[in-house]
Amino acid sequence: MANLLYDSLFGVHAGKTAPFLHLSNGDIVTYQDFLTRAAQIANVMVQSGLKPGDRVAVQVEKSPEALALYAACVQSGLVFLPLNTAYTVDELTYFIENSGAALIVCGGTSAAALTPIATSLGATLETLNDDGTGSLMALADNSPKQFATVARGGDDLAAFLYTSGTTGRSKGAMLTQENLLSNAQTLVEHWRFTAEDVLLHALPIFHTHGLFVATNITLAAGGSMIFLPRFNLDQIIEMLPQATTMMGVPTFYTRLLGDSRFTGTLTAHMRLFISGSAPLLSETHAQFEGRTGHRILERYGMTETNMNTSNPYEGERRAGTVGFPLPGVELKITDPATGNTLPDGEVGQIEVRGTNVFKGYWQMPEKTAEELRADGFFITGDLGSIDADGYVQIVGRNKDLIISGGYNIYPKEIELVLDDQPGVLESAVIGVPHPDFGETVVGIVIPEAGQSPDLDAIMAAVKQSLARFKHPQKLVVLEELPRNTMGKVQKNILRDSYQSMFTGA
Ligand code: MLC
Ligand code: AMP
Repeated sequence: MANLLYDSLFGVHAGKTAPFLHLSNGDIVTYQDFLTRAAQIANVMVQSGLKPGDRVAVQVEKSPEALALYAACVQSGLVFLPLNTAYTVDELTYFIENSGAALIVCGGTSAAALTPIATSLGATLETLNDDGTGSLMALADNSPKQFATVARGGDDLAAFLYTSGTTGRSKGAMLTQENLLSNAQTLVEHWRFTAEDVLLHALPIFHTHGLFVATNITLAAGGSMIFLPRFNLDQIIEMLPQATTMMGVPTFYTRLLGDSRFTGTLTAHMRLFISGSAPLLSETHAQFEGRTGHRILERYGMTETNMNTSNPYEGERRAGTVGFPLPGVELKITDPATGNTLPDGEVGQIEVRGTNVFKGYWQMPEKTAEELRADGFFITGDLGSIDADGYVQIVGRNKDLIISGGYNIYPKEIELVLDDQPGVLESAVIGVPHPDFGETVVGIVIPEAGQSPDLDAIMAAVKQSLARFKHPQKLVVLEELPRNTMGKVQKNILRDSYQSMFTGA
């Protein structure tokens, strides 16, 4: 029976003995090995009573088995919900409860902490460790190697990815089979991926970039990936000679440039370097070309939309721009106040429409209506303009968002924790330039009258609630926050004050 995404990305490779994953220990996972593993996991999930449309919340380290779990969800019509491995139990509780997950898969060390949530939800909990062991795989080992693929169409949900919001509450972006497949197929063609390609994969697989852009493209092209657990400079430099392409966030490229072993010789054979998820500085682009002769191809996307724009494969890859709308994606720049389209050259909010655009936020119709117009245009919250040659440039954000090393951080979420601490009247969280992460987090704390808040105790409370990458790298105590005449906190003034805190510039 037909399952659009499974048949096109996975099923099409049935019986193939060609490599899909090259692991850092030298092992190879062939396409058929991978599909067999996925089928066994699908059997476990369906036999445990899960029904199409049920959510499977997954917080596990990167491994071939974790990727097979994604394939298994697609094959059995379950909604894959990957979660950042850095999330704390507080954060996970919200995602799991909000999604109403029927199955939770986590590392063995998190099982005890997550069992009460599973019990209260009536969800099953299985474990999957980074070495591929755990209760899920033990069950899979004893399950049939064939699975009768569940029929799913383009409009059926394939995945939920949570994105934070300006109010501090995360929203589950509902992605359909068609959203994922159409974007993968467009990108394969646009970036000329083939079965010969070997992608160096060092990104996490719980976000759009590592999961959908990198993995789905490889599957759609029938190529393979050097599948590294995480970004490790030595490993990247060691493995580069075996790759043809690489995808990364800008931090990957600045870190590579910071190493003298990264040379033109090392990269001479490479076909393509792609960057996204955060702005690539023009100077990084230029430095990279100077060192290697390669012009990094920058593209622009979002959790809610997959990829929207890309610099051209052939033709000028223009530094400081994210290129042109991809085929099938309409993009316009509008006036935030009126929603009217602005003439080229003017800065406004970026709106996009196409088969790549998600279905809405899970159980949040008002939020969906605020950002996804009835005519299908999604208001990205990014500010940009289109130049005379049609290149899109992102110039800022109409949303209070910090992007640190490619991870999105919504200040409100941190402010809510800071505001709750003894002796704190209020707070403001800002992003400031950082040489490694692009931006990093600074927290401004305003004490209640006569109080001197204990900053160490505040940091301890932050650690308890929030993932490490969201922690302020610095807390600053001020008497009051700068406000405009309407009483709104002027974060731009704070950003100006602290902008060279980490760069010294
Ligand atoms: C790790 N840390 C971070 C961080 N990553 N802090 C802030 N921002 C980050 N991004 C913490 C670590 O926990 C550690 O804390 C300390 O910072 C230093 O860690 P490190 O060892 O130097 O970091 P590393 O583990 O090497 O990770 C850095 C990184 C990683 C850049 C390799 O963050 C990464 O892989 N980022 C990719 C994110 C991504 O995939 N984004 C795509 C989103 S999809 P301590 O306490 O131990 O010192 C999307 C759509 C689109 O946006 O368009 O693609
Ligand atoms: P996320 O919600 O994690 O998917 O992050 C999406 C956001 O990342 C976008 O709305 C942009 O603000 C940002 N982003 C992605 N790619 C780029 C890029 N090439 N340049 C600048 N910002 C980017």
